[in-house]
Amino acid sequence: ALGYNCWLGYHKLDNSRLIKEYVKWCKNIIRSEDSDVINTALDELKNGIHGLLDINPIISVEPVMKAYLSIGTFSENDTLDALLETEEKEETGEEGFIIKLAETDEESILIIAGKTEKGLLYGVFSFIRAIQTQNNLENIFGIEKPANQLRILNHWDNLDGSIERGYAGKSIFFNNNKVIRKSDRIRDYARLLASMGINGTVINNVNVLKFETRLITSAYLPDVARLADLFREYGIRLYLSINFASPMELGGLPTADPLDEGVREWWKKKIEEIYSYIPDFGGFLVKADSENRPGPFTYNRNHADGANMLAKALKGHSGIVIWRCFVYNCMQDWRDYSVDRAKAAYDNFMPLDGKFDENVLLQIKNGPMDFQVREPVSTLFGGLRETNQVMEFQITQEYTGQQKHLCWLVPMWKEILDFDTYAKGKNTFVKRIVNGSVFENKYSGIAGVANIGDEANWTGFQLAQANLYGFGRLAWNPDLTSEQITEEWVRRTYSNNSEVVNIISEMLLSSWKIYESYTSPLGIGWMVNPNHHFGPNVDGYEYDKWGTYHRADLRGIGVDRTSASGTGYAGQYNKEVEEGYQDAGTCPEELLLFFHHIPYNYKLKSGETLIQYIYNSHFKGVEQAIDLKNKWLSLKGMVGEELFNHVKGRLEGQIEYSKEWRDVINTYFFRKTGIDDEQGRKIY
Ligand code: BDP
Repeated sequence: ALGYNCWLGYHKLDNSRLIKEYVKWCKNIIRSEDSDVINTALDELKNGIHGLLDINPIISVEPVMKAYLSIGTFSENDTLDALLETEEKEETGEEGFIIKLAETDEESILIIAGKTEKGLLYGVFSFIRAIQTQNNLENIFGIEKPANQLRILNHWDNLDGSIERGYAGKSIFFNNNKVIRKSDRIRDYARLLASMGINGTVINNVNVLKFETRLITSAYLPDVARLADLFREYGIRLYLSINFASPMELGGLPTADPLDEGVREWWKKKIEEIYSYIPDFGGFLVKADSENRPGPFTYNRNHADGANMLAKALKGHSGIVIWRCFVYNCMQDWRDYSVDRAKAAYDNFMPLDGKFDENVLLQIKNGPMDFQVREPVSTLFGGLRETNQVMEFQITQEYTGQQKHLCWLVPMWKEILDFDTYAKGKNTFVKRIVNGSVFENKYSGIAGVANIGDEANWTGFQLAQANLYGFGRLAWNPDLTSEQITEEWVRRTYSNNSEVVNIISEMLLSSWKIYESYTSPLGIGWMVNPNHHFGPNVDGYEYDKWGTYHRADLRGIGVDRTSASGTGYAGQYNKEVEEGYQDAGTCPEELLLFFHHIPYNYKLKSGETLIQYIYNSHFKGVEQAIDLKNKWLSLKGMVGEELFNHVKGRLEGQIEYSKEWRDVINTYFFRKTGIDDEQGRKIY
């Protein structure tokens, strides 16, 4: 079906010079080891070579040609071991790989090797990527290894098959309160993930309700174990979200107090049972004391008490606890202007820095609020110093157009990863904190909330596949540029034709800022319809216990979060960062309203007043949405017709939605202020 293969649909290259170069080694593959993951790697290699070069390589234990590919793990394979230098072997680490040429008078051997079979698998996918994107082989010789240790996807899938914040159909794992038995699709998914180097997957929603609580019982564990088997073939470990109150709900205990002996014993036994089904089980993801989910607060215990209790029981099995920091009071009083949801994660977790066990990781959303189109970086990054940290990005487009709008999130994620926290002086970038290097963490990494479902093309809007791809590539290497990632994705998914590459790349690269320009302005966020979060509703959350968010009145808009006169949120940053935000004049303009309450007639750097900026950006955003469509139309005949029409349809929808946004926002502020648009354009 259209789009099913994503970036792994192989077509024969039409560059005969390159084909010749690659084919030289690809006619014969030497493989002497035998394991599930090695077999996966071999299949992928055969498959890729067949698809891209149109030959069927001979697989053998001894070479049958003078030039050949030799694949395997140098830790298990003496021949490979002998062909590599000691330093090379050390440098690859646990999950890295080496691709190199070894030439003797007789033979030319192209080596793809890892220390582990996972490393080898990633090496094979990297080799295929090079061919597919028509890279010269010498460009890929060398050693590569993932920057981040944990590269994990979170699926907000429920057992009934629904997906919380899912915009691409139903779950591929669950249906009708059962684990889906048919494995093809799940295997294909594992394959997609492995091709980007993803090594972990949480299969169920962080909101663990009644049925999902039972996933860790014998009623479900055999089925969960089957999923773990599928993922294992691709080097991916399976994790589960758990309900903190499980000892009560499943075990009939009177309490879930983490310091209660009975509770600790219950979890210990439970975890042993899980490992009896899944020997390499990854561990738990926990949403506790957050949005009405149970947690240690009920027993006057803190998050460290809760997380460490689970961590101790998991430790002997080398399992980890990923504890989420999305903790805030969702019943706050909007009338109290000193209350600020943005401060909550830091207030809850900073006092616990250094109190978590070695195998606990705190998973922190990228911003202090909740995946808005623009937010500053969470103050916990750069705050926490003695705690393992995981970045949580949202790939599914909850607040960024729900896969009905084109919004490529990689440029946003890049800005976040490249943000300087000043935690250890200048150049303490977020990406160096989450890769564990700044604070030398034992565990660390990047998590993404998946955007896939059971629609034929996985993501609903096919161009949203680029978000999944970009997430995986950044989790592997956050130093890749947005341009590199988009070019790679287009070449792999659609075509090596430079016009196709350029146009789709331009569309993707501009799309986030376009979406931002016609939705909520300058970092303020939230002007969406409550509950489903699609479409404009300026006051939707404004006078609400989950809020308050923009504080617009007749004079101005924005939340004063400075230490001097506001909520004090800015004071949670390190001094150098805080200083930049304190003053409206130095605050980066895209975050102006996040940090300051600004009068409508305030002059921005461009010379526009704030109100005129709001009008201009909304009119312009719609123009740009129209332009996105025109760019796409210029590809007629250069991409398949079905794809052409699919994307055209989505972009047409986006134009209509963007007009609705423009008109609601502009009208709201026109009515609030009574100030006319300088250009006299129509505002309702
Ligand atoms: C919010 C979502 C909600 C999630 C929550 C979370 O609206 O569905 O359960 O985040 O991350 O963005 O726990």
